Amino acid sequence: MPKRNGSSKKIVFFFPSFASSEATAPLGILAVATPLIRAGYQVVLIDSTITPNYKKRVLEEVRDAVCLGISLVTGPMIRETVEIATAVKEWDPDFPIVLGGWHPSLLPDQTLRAACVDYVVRGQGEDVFLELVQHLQSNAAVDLIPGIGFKRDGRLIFTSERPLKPLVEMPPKAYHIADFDAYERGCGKRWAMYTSSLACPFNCAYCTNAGVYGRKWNALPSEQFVEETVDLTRRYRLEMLWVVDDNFMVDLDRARGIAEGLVRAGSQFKWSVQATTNMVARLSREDLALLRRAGLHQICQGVDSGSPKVLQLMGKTFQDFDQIYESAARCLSANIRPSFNIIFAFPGEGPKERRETIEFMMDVCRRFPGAEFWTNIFTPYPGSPIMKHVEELGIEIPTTLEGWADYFPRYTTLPWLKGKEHARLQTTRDYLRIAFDRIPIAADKRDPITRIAQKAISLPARWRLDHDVYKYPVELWLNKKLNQRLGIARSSKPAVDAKRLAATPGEAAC
Ligand code: B12
Ligand code: SF4
Repeated sequence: MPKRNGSSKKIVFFFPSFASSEATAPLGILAVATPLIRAGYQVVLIDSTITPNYKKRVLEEVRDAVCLGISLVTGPMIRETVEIATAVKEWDPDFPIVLGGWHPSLLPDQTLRAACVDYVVRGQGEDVFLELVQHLQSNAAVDLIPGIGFKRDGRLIFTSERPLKPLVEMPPKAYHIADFDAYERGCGKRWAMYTSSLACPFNCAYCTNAGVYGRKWNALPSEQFVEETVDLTRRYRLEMLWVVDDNFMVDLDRARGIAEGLVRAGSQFKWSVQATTNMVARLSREDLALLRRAGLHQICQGVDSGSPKVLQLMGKTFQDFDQIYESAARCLSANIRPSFNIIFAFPGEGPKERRETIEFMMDVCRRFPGAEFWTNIFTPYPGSPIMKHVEELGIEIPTTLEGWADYFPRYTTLPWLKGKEHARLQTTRDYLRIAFDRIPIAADKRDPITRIAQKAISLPARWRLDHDVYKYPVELWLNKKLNQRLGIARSSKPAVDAKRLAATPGEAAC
């Protein structure tokens, strides 16, 4: 079991790139940093996206540190995780490397099996990581720290589960360790993420959230939300907050209280939330107008399919189409952008259901200009209910940590979606992207000529989607050229992914 002796009080965190210029301070790390800082530790955060020589920096910083902590979700972030952890191990095989975040929490066993990993932290990391660091520093046995996994004499050992703590009992996040100037330089906007509630009461078949946070929705009181966000945005001059809660609108009175509090406080920042369509549908026009006055400018909602059959299979029986149309209309009348997510190729989606979904998207965008859709290909994640059925669905699941690096919903191929059909769906998604305007988080770099040209190509794109015709995709070629002219096709960290990522924003969870 790698240990660290001595008097060092330095902890190094590494945040691997997710290949998007829309990066901002990694909340998971900011959360676990606070208890360390309060206990007198010095914390160094190296975020690959904003650190050109990230490997050199990590290797310099770990020399006098207690351990290296890395935060990651399943997918391309694993590539740099392994690269950095391996480089540190080459320097000193005994230097402790701790992985935390969604991927190690959902697949602790397989993650810990990787040669470059010494410890995994499962679930909420605030208390666990401090305890682990203190044990590493004093060379004490870690067996009694709930919520971790470690190696001893080649064996993997997992301690007991650590019960979930409600968000209100968690310390505030250490935003002060983030370099917002550097994020702003990359993204063109000065913004941060903020958490105001945990978990979601629903149980969609593809969703991993219950695997880490369970189903018991719990939230910060409205007063705390107002006080913290106003302070945060003023202190760091942030123009926008993305509230990353799974389902912000579960408690409507709290949402109203937040809006009233922000209006009273004269807040100036914009914010966006994620919420289920049925929760949003409960908001009256007055509620939405109040939220807009308070700065809410976007509500991301997981519509997921335009086919009632597929929604049934997804376990999304809590939403109905009338509510979606109604909520799009109400949001837009309050000048709040309804932003919808779609998952293509969910098991059971055939050509008829896919067509229904495309027609539904076209209908919503036409009837409610300003509504937007973001699409993904179904990708089963560890911890989701559907994961139990992957074998019978014929999906091969990676068996090593490294194997998950290419697991990414923008490219997923499935037994029922490969070859020509996969290519056709990707082309359809590309056309959906250019047919109607979408607003990414990053600053819009388009000049007026590009805007007019893109508006012009959106018309034949719509015709194609209406008629399901995607041969000779000249509009896509033109759009690519326009983006290349502006340098938009170049993400700030493209090399991290197997395939180059387009500069599209991170997609909302819910
Ligand atoms: C913000 C966010 C993102 C951001 C940043 C991700 C990040 N690494 O922080 C971006 C936009 C990049 C993103 C992208 C994606 N995401 Co995302 N994202 C989220 C979201 C909405 C919030 C995460 C967050 O910051 N929470 C707040 C912090 C405080 O909580 P936390 O992350 O859980 O951290 C705690 C513990 O995990 C732990 N911890 C975290 N890090 C560390 C590090 C150490 C050392 C330790 C000890 C502990 C520890 O302690 C923290 C405090 O308790 C979640 C959903 C959710 N509601 O949580 C999805 C979620 C994490 N994303 C998910 C997915 C699927 C994706 C994408 C693959 C989706 C896509 N459509 O492309 C991409 C992958 C990008 C890539 N190229 O790899 C899944 C996770 C699946 C999985 N198995 O990993 C989630 C759960 C959404 C969902 N329901 O499906 N995402
Ligand atoms: S997808 Fe959204 S609504 Fe469904 S369980 Fe996950 S967080 Fe809740």
